[in-house]
Amino acid sequence: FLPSRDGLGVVAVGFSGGQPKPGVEAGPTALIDAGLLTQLENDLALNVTFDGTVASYADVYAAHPDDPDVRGMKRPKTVSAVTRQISEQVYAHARAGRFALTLGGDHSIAIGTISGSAKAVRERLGKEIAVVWVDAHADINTPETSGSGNIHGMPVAFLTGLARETREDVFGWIEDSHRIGVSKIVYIGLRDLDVGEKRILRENKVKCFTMHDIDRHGIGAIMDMTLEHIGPDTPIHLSFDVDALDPMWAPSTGTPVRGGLTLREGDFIAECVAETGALVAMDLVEVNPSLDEVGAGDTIRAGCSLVRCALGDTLL
Ligand code: 5AB
Ligand code: MN
Ligand code: MN
Ligand code: MN
Repeated sequence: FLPSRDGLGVVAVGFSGGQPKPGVEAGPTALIDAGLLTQLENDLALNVTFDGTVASYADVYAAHPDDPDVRGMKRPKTVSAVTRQISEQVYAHARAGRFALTLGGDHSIAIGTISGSAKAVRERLGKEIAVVWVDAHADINTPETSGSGNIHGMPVAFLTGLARETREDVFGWIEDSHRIGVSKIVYIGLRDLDVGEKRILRENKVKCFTMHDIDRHGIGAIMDMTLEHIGPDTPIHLSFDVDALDPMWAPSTGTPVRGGLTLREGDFIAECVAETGALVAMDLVEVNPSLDEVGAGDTIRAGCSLVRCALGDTLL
């Protein structure tokens, strides 16, 4: 089993509405201006499909001038509409057999990317995807457990069905075909969990490799256990939050947490999933060049490196 790969589809999401700090909407342009797509085309000989637009969702914002909280969620209709659009874009790439690369944007956009991948892979390959979620945070708050109301801390709850809404314009568009099983997620790099998230992770027996586990076993063993848990012949979606890296390597991000992965550990994670041949999609999110402007260049270079590694650039 190998998901055939007819090139690479790029979705550039200039969206920051899943959290309060401006600047993360400039992430995709910063990565592209640093040469990321040229590197993929030239060094990896990938056939890149990209319409050249970094979406700014001005129309969506205009359609929801006031977007009052729903169950404590901030900007619920805006985030719902944006992620629904992304879901369709990622679905179209994946349905056509293209590897879907999404550049963010804050992590709420994973509601769109993973739902689109899950649906396309079900239809095209008759399989459920696995998700490798690399992050300092678990992003599995429900609207009720969230202390912040920021939806970038909730995507996994909506994708797994732990959080649900019937209102079509507040994530009610998410159907079973878009969802993933809790047993199909593996977290790597966790070190900042809310109390409610810890309870959710324990109660649902979610596979988690915290920084503590990485210190104990080493990243090599962690990746062996990750791929063992996922099992063979399973298409993988990699959702990489740049804040999984230590702020030493990626300071320009909205919720940095010290004590994280080295750049090499991050690249190694991406290389190991690339090596399986089963990687079908990747998100790179939470690059915010306007935070820690001195470190923005480092953060962008780290992001480019992670994507190149996930596409096999550093493998022989
Ligand atoms: B990120 C926090 N758990 O829910 C919350 O950067 C942080 O996508 C979420 O991982 C961090 O607001 C979201 C405190
Ligand atoms: Mn995240
Ligand atoms: Mn995070
Ligand atoms: Mn925190």
